[in-house]
Amino acid sequence: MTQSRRKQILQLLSERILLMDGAMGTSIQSYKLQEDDFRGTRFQDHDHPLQGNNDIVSLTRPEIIEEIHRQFLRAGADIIETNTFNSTAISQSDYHTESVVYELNKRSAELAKAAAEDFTKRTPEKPRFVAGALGPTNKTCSLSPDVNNPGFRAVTFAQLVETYSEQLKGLIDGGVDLILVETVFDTLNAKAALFAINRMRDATKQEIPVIISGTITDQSGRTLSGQTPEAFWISVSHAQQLVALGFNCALGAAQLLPHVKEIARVLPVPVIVYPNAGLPNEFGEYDQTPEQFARELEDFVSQGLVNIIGGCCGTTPHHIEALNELVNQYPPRIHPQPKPGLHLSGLEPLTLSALSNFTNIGERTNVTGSRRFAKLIREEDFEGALAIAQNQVDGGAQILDINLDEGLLDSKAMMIKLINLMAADPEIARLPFMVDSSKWEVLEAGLQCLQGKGIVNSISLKEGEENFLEQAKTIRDYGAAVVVMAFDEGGQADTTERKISICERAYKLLTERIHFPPEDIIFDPNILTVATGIDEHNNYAINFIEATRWIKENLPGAKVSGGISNISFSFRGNDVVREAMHAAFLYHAIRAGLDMGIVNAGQLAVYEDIPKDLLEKVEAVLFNKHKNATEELVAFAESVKELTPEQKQQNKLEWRELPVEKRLEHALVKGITDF
Ligand code: THG
Repeated sequence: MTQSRRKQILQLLSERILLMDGAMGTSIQSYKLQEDDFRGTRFQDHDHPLQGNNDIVSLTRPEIIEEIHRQFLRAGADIIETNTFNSTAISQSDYHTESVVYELNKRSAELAKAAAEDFTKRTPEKPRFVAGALGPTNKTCSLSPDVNNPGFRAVTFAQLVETYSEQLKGLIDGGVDLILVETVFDTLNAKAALFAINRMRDATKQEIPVIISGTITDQSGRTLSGQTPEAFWISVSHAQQLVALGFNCALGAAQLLPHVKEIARVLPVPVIVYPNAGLPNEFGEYDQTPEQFARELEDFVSQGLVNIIGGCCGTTPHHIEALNELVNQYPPRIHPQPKPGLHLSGLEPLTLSALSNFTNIGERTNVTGSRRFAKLIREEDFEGALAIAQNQVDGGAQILDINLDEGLLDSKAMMIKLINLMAADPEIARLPFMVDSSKWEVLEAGLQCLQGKGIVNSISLKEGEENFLEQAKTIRDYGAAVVVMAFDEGGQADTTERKISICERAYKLLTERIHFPPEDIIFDPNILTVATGIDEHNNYAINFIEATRWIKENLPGAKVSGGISNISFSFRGNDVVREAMHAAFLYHAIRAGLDMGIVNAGQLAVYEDIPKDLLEKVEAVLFNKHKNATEELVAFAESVKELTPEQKQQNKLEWRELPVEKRLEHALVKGITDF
């Protein structure tokens, strides 16, 4: 690929709507090829039937593929796709042809490139481009093919990266101008493709422009793996050199319109749409005429929603010709500026902007943070473990922190197992996940299971700059945000000055050396335990709050988080005092700019509700107001009673006081069958 391709394409996209070609698969079908055609002479003695292996036609009947490309170019296509939708070892294994994958891709790229160059030569004012097509493969990385075993996966992220890398090499060696990651029905598969592309770009120092196109397969308006269009976009928004994102295939143009509208509203890059020619009839054929197809797509172009249009299954050169008239009539979509803030996703999007309230991260899915959770995990009671996750969600958690670091556990295997199970539960999987471990291999294993955009918790300068930057870069390739602890070669920062200087240094390294997006950096200036009886600990709360204030004022875009319950470890066993400490600490830290915190969701007290006498003693400790503050709170704590079991039960049943519709809604949503 030459250096200027991406700029050239972006320039054209700002001037006019570009046209993609139509369907390769259904075009090949129209030749009614027989087994012998697929085999050619080369695969005469192959040990497996080859009929239906459309991609192999590039090797055995290349003149057909070339003719199809030329027909679409003649119809006006600016971009044509290589005949490589299934040219991965994973998909080709169906035909026992894994060994020719590199060749398939290279040859298909060459065929398309030769045709495109021929047309470019004739009309240099209308340059033609070749998009190397990466299909989704026939396996899903974030869904189980076995309904009885939701944690099972037929393919791993690493396997997909390997298979896509092989395909990419062939496509790039064959001369494609860009890569099209298409018909994405499982975002984790697409993330593996993007990972492979990034690594290829780093290794070859080549420019590799990318287009990503998802597909929506049913009326729910979600991808097969359950994401909303915006969550899908956020999950792949780390793609480098992205020239467009959109949707193809599936339900046809009319049904796609609302979803394209949803995404066009927010997408800060060009939008691509290439639907099927309507819905297939009972024979699996597509009946929509070029005129009908063009009429449906006119809704997209006349509303200024798109920058690239084309066709998927069932579209012929005539369909593309009909679109060619449209693209000359209407101007391209003008995309909005990126929305500022930290964008995360599970099945649904979560944005933390300057206007957002404090964001709760559920702490209980942590083997060191909950004895109950630890016991369930040790006993492999995953249903019970998921119930704890659900409970955090019900308690208002917007992100879940997942930590399985315990000496006797295989933390890596458990992380994979648990995230895969959580991903299969739509109520839990709505949320972005925070993968929490002190071991890099556990963090990486977790990242390989996240189809959404999650958070790594955490990295630090503990082992020096090179290690830190290497990990940060890898996290970026996985498309996650990162928690950076205020920890360096000299240990954990406890003074305000050390917290500030470490965070400033980390920020500079990340943003200047590897261009890590500042909005994806979350600093954790260490919430350390107060009231321990050791004098040096008395300023820990103040130091955290002051460091938070400084970070928010001086490191633009960065967010601040912390483990709130750490502050009160000295009062283990006394939840009334602990909850008051958390509420008071949060009240002040949020005013200083704290964006998010790891909390026991559902057990956060309201600052205004803390009894005044308790609050006064708690704040005296937090702000180190006098030297007897700790002693006085300890003494007071003895007198503060726990909530009685009756009071706790009462809290749990408060929803029973709601009006009947609300009660029904609550029971349905939570799956409560009592009452
Ligand atoms: N920063 C970052 N990550 C973190 C922390 C942090 N992850 C872990 C921890 N700190 C935050 N999570 C918790 C979870 C639970 C508790 C404290 C912090 C907790 N648990 C009860 C206890 O230990 O007394 C357990 C009670 C029970 O067993 O039910 O307090 O600072 N980036």
